[in-house]
Formats: sequence, C-alpha cells, structure tokens
Amino acid sequence: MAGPPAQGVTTHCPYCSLQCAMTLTPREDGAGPVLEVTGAAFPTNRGGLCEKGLSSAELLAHPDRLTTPLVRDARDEPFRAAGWDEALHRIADGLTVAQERHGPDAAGLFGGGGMTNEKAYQAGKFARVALRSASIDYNGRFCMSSAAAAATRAFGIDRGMPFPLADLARADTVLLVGSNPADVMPPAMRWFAEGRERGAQHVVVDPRRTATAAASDVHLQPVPGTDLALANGLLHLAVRHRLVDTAYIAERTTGWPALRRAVRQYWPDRVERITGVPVPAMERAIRVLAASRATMILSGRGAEQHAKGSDTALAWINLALALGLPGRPHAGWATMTGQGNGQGGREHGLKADQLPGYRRLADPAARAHVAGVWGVDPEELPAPGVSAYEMLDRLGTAGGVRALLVMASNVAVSAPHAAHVRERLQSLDFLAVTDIFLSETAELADVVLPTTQWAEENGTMTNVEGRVLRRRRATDAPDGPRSDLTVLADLAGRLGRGTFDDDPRTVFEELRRASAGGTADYAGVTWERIDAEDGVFWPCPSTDHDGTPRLFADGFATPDGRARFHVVHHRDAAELPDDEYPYRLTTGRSRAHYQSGTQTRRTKALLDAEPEPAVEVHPDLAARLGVGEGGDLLLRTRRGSARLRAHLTTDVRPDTVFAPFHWAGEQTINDLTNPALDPVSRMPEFKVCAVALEAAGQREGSR
Ligand SMILES: Nc1nc2c(c(=O)[nH]1)N[C@H]1C(S)=C(S)[C@@H](COP(=O)(O)OP(=O)(O)OC[C@H]3O[C@@H](n4cnc5c(=O)[nH]c(N)nc54)[C@H](O)[C@@H]3O)O[C@H]1N2
Ligand SMILES: Nc1nc2c(c(=O)[nH]1)N[C@H]1C(S)=C(S)[C@@H](COP(=O)(O)OP(=O)(O)OC[C@H]3O[C@@H](n4cnc5c(=O)[nH]c(N)nc54)[C@H](O)[C@@H]3O)O[C@H]1N2
Ligand code: SF4
Ligand SMILES: [Mo]
Repeated sequence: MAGPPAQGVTTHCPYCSLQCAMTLTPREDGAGPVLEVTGAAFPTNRGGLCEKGLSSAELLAHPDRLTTPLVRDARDEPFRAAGWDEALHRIADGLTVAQERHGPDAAGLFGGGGMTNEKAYQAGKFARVALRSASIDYNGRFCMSSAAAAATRAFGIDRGMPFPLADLARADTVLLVGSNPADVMPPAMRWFAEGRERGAQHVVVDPRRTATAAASDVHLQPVPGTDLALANGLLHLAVRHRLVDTAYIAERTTGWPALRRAVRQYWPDRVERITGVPVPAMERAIRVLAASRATMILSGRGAEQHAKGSDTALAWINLALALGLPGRPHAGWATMTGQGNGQGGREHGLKADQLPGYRRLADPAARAHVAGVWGVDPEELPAPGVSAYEMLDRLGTAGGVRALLVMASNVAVSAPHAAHVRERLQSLDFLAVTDIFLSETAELADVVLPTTQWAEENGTMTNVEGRVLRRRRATDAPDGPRSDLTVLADLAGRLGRGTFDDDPRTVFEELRRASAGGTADYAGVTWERIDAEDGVFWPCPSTDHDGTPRLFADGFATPDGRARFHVVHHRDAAELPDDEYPYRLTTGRSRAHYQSGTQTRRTKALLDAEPEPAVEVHPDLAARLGVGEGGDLLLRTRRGSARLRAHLTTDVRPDTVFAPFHWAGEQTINDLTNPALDPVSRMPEFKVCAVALEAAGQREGSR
C-alpha cells in the first residue's frame, strides 16, 4: 500500500446514514500524528457535522483497538493473541465442521449496515457461494425493515427517501412520525430550519417532546404502539372534511374504495381513546397536512419498530397517497434509514431473502442472473433463510446455526431479549466476530478478527437519500487489522469455493454487473462519476443515465404504475401494561452515543458529553415511585431487568418511560425488550413493552 496521503482527504462519516462529508487532514499533536476532522461542503451536510462525526478520528489510534487476531481453545479460557493464519484456519474449520455435522445451513453469517456496499455484496455472495448456506441476515432487520416492506408493497420499490434531502427545505408541511433528527442527524436540521424560515409548518408524532418536537408547530404525543390508529384517524378526518385528492387517487392508485370503507371505524373519539391524542390536536394536524400539496410524511424507528410496524408504515403511506403526495414536487412519504449503509446493505445481499440489486432470492429469473455473474449453477443457490432475530433465537439448536460469523454488529447489546441472545451465542459450537474493538459480542467468541476502519478503506456507501457515495482512504491502517473483504476472500479460498476478490474497486465492478437490470440498479454508477457528481442516485442503469434523484413523478414501480392502498387495522401492542408490569417502556437514541456503543463509549468527547445513560421519567410518575432526579431506578420486564439513573422530565408521557440502548452490563436495555416480531418484516417490538419500575433499593412488591 502507498503511504498516507499528505494532504487532506475528503470522505464521509463512519456513523449514520446522513453520511456527512468530512475532510481528514494529517496533523502532528504532542503524542504523534493524528487526523483532524473538519466538515466538508456536500449537498447533504453543507459542511456540518455532529459531535459524533467530529470525534470519529479519536478511534483510529485508540488504545483499545484490536490489532491482532484473538483465539481461545475453550470458552472459559482468556483470549490469546494469534497469527492470522491460525485464526482464519480456526474459522474455516469451525464453519466446515458445523456443515459436515448438521448440513449447509448450520454455518451462518450475521452482518451490519455499517459495512460498505462492497463488503455487503461480498458477504452475501460468501454465504450463498462459499458456504452455500441460507443462514444470512443483518442488523438492518432491526432498523428499517418494516418501512422497507411497506414501501415495496405500496410503491413497488424501497428507496428510503425517494427525493434528495434538500427537498425538505422546499416542503410547506413536514410530518415526522417517530423520528428525531434533531438528535440523530443534527446537520439535517438545517433543511428543516430553512423550510421554517419560508413559513413551513412541522408536525411531530412522538410520545416524547423531543428536541425535534419542541421545534415543531404541532406535537401529537401518542401512547407508544398506537400510530396505526392515529394514521387511520387522520385519514378518517381527511375523508370527512373532503381533504383527499380524488383526482390523484383515481389516476395514480388502486384499492381506495376498500380503504375508505375501512377507515369509517376510526372516528375521532375512538382514536383519542386508543392513542391518547386529543381530537382537537388531530383536527389541527390534518388541516396543517392538507393545507398544501407540498407535504412530506417522514417515518422513523418510533413508528416502525413494532410487531405491527409494516402495517403502521402502510397506514402513513395510505394517508400520503390519499392526500395526493408521492411523486409531487417537494412532497411524498419517506423513511429515514439509520445506519451509514443501511440502505446499501439491504440492496446487495445481506438480507436473508435478497440478492444484489434488490433482487428476490426466491425469483428464478433473479437467481439465474446473479448465478451467471457468480459463475455458479442457479440450482446451487440456497433458498431464502430466516430473519435476524429468528436466526439468533435458534443458534445452537436442532435446525439452527451451529457456527456463526458476525461482522460489524454487536447483537449481544442491540438485539431484543439480549440476555437470551447472549445465552444462544454461548451455546454455539463456534463463534467468530470481526470488529474494531472487543465488543460485548466479540467477548463471547472463539475467534476475534481485528478489522480496518473507515478512514483506512476505500469503498462505497449508499446514504439516506439513495445517493451512492465514496468512502476514501485517508490514512494507513496500523499493522495487524485486515479489511472484511480480505477476510472473506481468504475464507472462501480455504473453504475451496472459488476466488473472491478483496480489492473494493474490483468488487464494485462485479456488483455493478450483478445489480444490472435489478430494482437497485447500479450498472451506470462508477467511482469516477461519484467523485465528479457528488454521488449518484440509484437506479442508474447505464453510464449515460443521469441517475434518479426523484422517484415516482411519472409512475410507481408496480406492474401497472399505480401505487397500492392497503387496508390495515389497529391492534394492541404485543404486551400491554397490567398489574404486575404497569407502565410502558420505549427505547431509542440519545445524541452523543451511537447504537450498541462499541465506538462511542470509547470516545472521550462523547463520554464527557454523556457519561452514562438515564431513563426519562415524568415527575408525576417519579413522585409515585419515590425516585428523584439522578436516583437509581430498577426496570423489570418479563424478560429481564436493568438499573439506570432517573432523569425527571415533563417531556415524556406519565405512563411511559424512555431509555437509550447504547449501554451494556446492567444498563443493557435490550435485556428488557420484547422480541415479538412483525409477521411481514420480522421486525422486533423494540419500541414498546410492559415494565415494572421501582426506586432501586426498595424490595420487589413494595410498590
Ligand atoms: N445519536 C445517534 N444518532 C443515530 C443513531 C444512534 O444510535 N445515535 N443511530 C442511527 C440509526 S441506525 C437509526 S435507525 C436512526 C434512528 O433514528 P430515529 O428513528 O429518529 O431514532 P429513535 O430514537 O430510535 O426513535 C425516534 C423516536 O421514536 C419515538 N418513539 C418511541 N416509541 C414510539 C411510538 O410508538 N410511536 C412514535 N410515533 N414514536 C415513538 C422515541 O421517543 C424517539 O424520539 O438514527 C441514526 N442516528
Ligand atoms: N432497544 C433498542 N434496540 C435497538 C434499536 C432501538 O431503537 N431500540 N435499534 C436497532 C437498530 S435501528 C439498529 S441499526 C441496531 C444496531 O445495532 P448494532 O448492529 O449492534 O450496531 P453497532 O453498535 O453499530 O454495531 C456495529 C459493530 O461493528 C463494528 N464496526 C463498525 N464498522 C465496521 C466494519 O466495517 N467492519 C467490522 N467488522 N466491524 C465494524 C463496531 O465497532 C460495532 O461493534 O440496533 C437495534 N437495536
Ligand atoms: S449526522 Fe450522522 S453522518 Fe453526520 S456527522 Fe453526525 S453521525 Fe456522522
Ligand atoms: Mo438503525
């Protein structure tokens, strides 16, 4: 490899899907060479970065960084440093032995949405070609899978945002349902602010008065898990007040008469009883939404991470279609994908049922095309496998995975019912993890491989808008870590299943061919074009095609070009409060920390900003519990318990508490969450379960 570039290199942030552009400039500080991070001009962040992006380079030379493979011969032994050959041999052997004993699907791969397109593509190919296993899925299943399933059913395509982020500033009305960009994508708030300066109105649906809600014009504060009823209630009002766009419905949609009949049941008083949102607030919201056709409905995890998340997303899409929004300028429905490459991960094969280009693994024509690119017989490709939580739940059991490779995910902290997942991981015959640090998942492994980081790599990422971007190498990796691409190529060789390339550019060229003709068509995207054009929006079927910043102006991606309404009905959350567990727990993010916290819990600037988690409790509820600001609260659900400090705030509903999931140990909030799954998307119910609360120190039952 050539030495590190002496000049600043412009790349994108390692964290969320906004993928802010940043320049990394080598600089000497007292202790040695470091990279200085500055925001770079780009159409999405316009030079802005949040504190996570700004502090991201701290992790490049972090003392905790893994620099050598770790192995152990028994789980009760400590790790010892090992050479790459021994570690990779152990992994190939672990995977092979499991397959010999229990069949091909007994070896599995669990991936992450932080992986580049090239890594995601190669991991998908590795599972299907090198392992011939159906057992592959990824943490994106826990993220936007409900919205993806809904968009595919309604529009025939799942691209998180069907328009560029900058269009937000041109909308007259924006509704955000279960999305808190003020904390999770701070630089994106500039677009909202610009809209507001033009007089735009913002409506937020969130059980908490978040920073995003505080800045809005209308805040609806429903009981967690009732968004579907709220959307149907708003549609009921739109019909009653003749606010629906009948011409648009006639020209561009199918299924309206049945839906129109179905929402008759959602009269305002009933919806108020279900959701806790007062009728006048609903009336105000629908008037604001229907005041202009330049209205956007944006969905986040708050609406989607439910056992009815895909139906809930469909309910909001129904409302958007009835108001005539999708395909109109500065209007429509979108989901805000979360991880750096959550979008690309689901397009290129990390998902159990997908092949590159958003092709379906169950589709014979898709199998034939991709098998052709891979040089294998379509018959050899496995069938679709099970979803992320189902795979984790069955680890080590008959018919389940016995040897697992985890890449770029920390499921021991981030999966629902996490104590059970950790127990399943420990029951495996063999576990290997590739990571930058010894994550809580890596701590359970037989073999851990150190991986290179974003600033040390080339590749592509697909951001929240569907814009394909370039990740550019700005510095050399330390001696020791290797790229996931190199690991996959080496393992494929050891398994005797063909030659896998580890050069990201070569892999991208293959990805272009594999995606050609698919829904997420990257055939016309080249690294040169990305550099020259500030990214390229898919679909982009040929090099002379401009790419597609905006979808749906002329039609939807369905066979008849029309969008589909779906009749969807409210149902209760999988778990409701009762005498034993009287409150609701919802979970999500805080501003300074990222995901399972592997990275941000090691970043000094972020720990200074937020040294520990807190559970948000309404003062009325806190008084009843006898807990004060900063006091310890014990949270218990049917699955487990956690102990967190209480933060008293009137921003949260008095019947609900909120806690972040970024922490481990006795602050692992996912030890409490409910793994009830959505029947279509297989999304777990992260956003609501029943919880008992007690001031810590008090005995159980003394409530
Ligand atoms: N700081 C930070 N930023 C991040 C991340 C991070 O970990 N930290 N992660 C990235 C990723 S992967 C993702 S997916 C995005 C997520 O971005 P968001 O979806 O915005 O984040 P969340 O905090 O999970 O959930 C959003 C809101 O949903 C609300 N909510 C809870 N239950 C319900 C409900 O039943 N209905 C409604 N309407 N709202 C509800 C919560 O109060 C919360 O304010 O953020 C990305 N950006
Ligand atoms: N209770 C609750 N739980 C949730 C959610 C919630 O809202 N509430 N949200 C869910 C959502 S939306 C998501 S996206 C998941 C995320 O949950 P996780 O999958 O656990 O996400 P991360 O913490 O980002 O894990 C990524 C890991 O990979 C490492 N890593 C980063 N880049 C690379 C790379 O290129 N290669 C390799 N090999 N490793 C790398 C990081 O150090 C880190 O340990 O959590 C889900 N869990
Ligand atoms: S908003 Fe997201 S992409 Fe931008 S700097 Fe922060 S974490 Fe990075
Ligand atoms: Mo996510």
